[in-house]
Amino acid sequence: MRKNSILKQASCGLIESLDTQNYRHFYIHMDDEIDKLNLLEEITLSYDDDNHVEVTESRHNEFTVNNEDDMNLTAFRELVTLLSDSPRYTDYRRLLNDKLQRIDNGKANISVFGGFSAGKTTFINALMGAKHLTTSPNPTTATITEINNDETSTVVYKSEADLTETLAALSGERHDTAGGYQKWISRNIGKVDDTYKPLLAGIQENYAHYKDDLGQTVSIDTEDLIAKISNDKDSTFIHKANVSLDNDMTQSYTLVDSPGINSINARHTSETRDIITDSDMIIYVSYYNHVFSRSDETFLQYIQSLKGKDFPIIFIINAVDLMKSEADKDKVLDYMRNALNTMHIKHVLYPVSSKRALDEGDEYFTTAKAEIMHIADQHSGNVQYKTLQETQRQLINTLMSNMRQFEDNGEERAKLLELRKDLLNNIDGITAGSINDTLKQEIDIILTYLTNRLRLQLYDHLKGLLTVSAMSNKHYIRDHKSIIVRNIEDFLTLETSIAFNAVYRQADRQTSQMITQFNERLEIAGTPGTLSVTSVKAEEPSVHIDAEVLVPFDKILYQNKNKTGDYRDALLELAETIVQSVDTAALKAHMEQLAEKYTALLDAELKEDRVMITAALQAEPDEISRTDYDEDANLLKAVESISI
Ligand SMILES: Nc1nc2c(ncn2[C@@H]2O[C@H](COP(=O)(O)OP(=O)(O)OP(=O)(O)O)[C@@H](O)[C@H]2O)c(=O)[nH]1
Ligand SMILES: [Mg+2]
Repeated sequence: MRKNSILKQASCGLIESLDTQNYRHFYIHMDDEIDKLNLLEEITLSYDDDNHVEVTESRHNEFTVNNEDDMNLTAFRELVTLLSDSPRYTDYRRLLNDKLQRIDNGKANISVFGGFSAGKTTFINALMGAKHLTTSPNPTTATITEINNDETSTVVYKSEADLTETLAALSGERHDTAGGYQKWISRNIGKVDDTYKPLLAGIQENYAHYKDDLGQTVSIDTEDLIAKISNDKDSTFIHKANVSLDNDMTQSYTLVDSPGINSINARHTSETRDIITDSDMIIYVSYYNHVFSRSDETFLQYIQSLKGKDFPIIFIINAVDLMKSEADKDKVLDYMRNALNTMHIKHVLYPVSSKRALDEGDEYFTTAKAEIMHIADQHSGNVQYKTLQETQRQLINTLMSNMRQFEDNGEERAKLLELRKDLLNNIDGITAGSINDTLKQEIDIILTYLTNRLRLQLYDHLKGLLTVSAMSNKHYIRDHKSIIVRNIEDFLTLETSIAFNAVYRQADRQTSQMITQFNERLEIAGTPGTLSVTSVKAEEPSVHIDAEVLVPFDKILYQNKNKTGDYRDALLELAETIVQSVDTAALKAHMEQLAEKYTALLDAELKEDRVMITAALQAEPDEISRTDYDEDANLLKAVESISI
């Protein structure tokens, strides 16, 4: 009886839920297995028809496209040309030229994420204007796919160790090669969780075919590669696909398509982290009429923790062709807006129909595409553009200082020498490493609230992992122990990362403050060159649990599986026990180590600039002749005419 009513709710979409307000205490992802409906996850976000004011008032996290930030590169190019006639400013010309070239050559990275079957691949096809990649109502994209206009497509195969690691966790056996598991696979393929069936079937059928390719990167025909990534039995062996397609999108951008996000099944990987770090723009696709789930929420928080609070996420509500009316669409948009604002996610929202865009054209899509390209261009060139402007200011100051040197009686020269001496004394103190102690304090703060946070989140996660129906197998935990442990550790690592990434962001912020202050003083020193650092790749702390603490819970959960309240209490106790089993002292030491490693990487990036600036500061200021003075006066006019 109970199950029937739940199933009925599962079959209706978001709109019905919004109208009946049935959605308020749960969400159901339509694609989740029926199993998972036994214990519905609570939704923390709510949409209230009577509460429109709240929706509009909390829009501070919405991002608006700002044309004023557009880069005016033409003026800078003219400046480079102008400087080529001034041998005294060769250093400046080279600096500006390097930065311009970096902007020209840098292709923006656009990454697409979202729940499975949300239409990520269809959306990417629509961006490219053709159905290049395979889409399907069933989970399709099984691997990270990068789309670029390189000369050939390449495929990066998984290593033997990638395969055996999962097989060992599944089987409890240990063999040197994936082939060694064939016997176990034949006996157990019918019994494993559906998630792992494609992997096992792939190994059974294709291991012999792929075994010599494992760990290799191989050139491959584009059509063949596209076929392979959408076929489980091939994609099992693929770590990453680089698909080469030449079109207007790939000429300016590298696009990344990713497998669907699903908190229960997907493994959180360091590749995902690196993709996010490298992205100039992140697009999150959500399917019209699908309720926003807890795994969407966690993933968006993860992105935000890596990119910082000011980085806007482009949110696509796909398949608006399914809307029944404009009012219906507005309701969904308001719901999403409210959800994203409540989560403090900086965003911009576009309703589109990717399918219609490909078939006959879609106005919503056309608008979204134009704005997306605009935002991506702004974001990718932004950092370089700021340093271009910095160099321009520095040049203006140098020109003015040179002119003053000619005008006054050595006063300016004395001031310059004094300032350069002072800057030389300070430059070695401008290091990211100098904030290591502050970062340690931040780590202490994070750890004090982390355990509490993890306990509650883990409980939520366990509801989906150890469902009542799974636990009707008396030995469910014992039989699947290593996979369950791996899943829990992945989950805890992701949640811990979200908290810990704040340490990296603090390191970025403080380093950049330090550098900016130093650069402001450098601008008046009459020398070329500034300190600059772009963000570097960071590692995440891995969380380990004591697998043995799970063992007694087979019995406890089995005994309580028919008593909702008791089952919940048992899961809460399990969450508590697992979190208690984490060695926090080791975790703390690991975090401190990672923070130090990160600041060392930032300092390595600063090294080249530091050497150049030190040499410039040590050099004697030039003597200024009458001709130099006239040249500088003319140059100054030209440089100032470029608006900053
Ligand atoms: N009605 C409608 N259906 C769409 C739209 N976009 C995609 N679909 C359908 O949704 C299904 C999933 O689309 P995909 O593009 O494969 O979704 P995906 O997010 O890449 O899926 P995975 O890679 O499997 O996670 C396909 O059957 C598409 O035809 C749309 O705008 N409108
Ligand atoms: Mg896909």
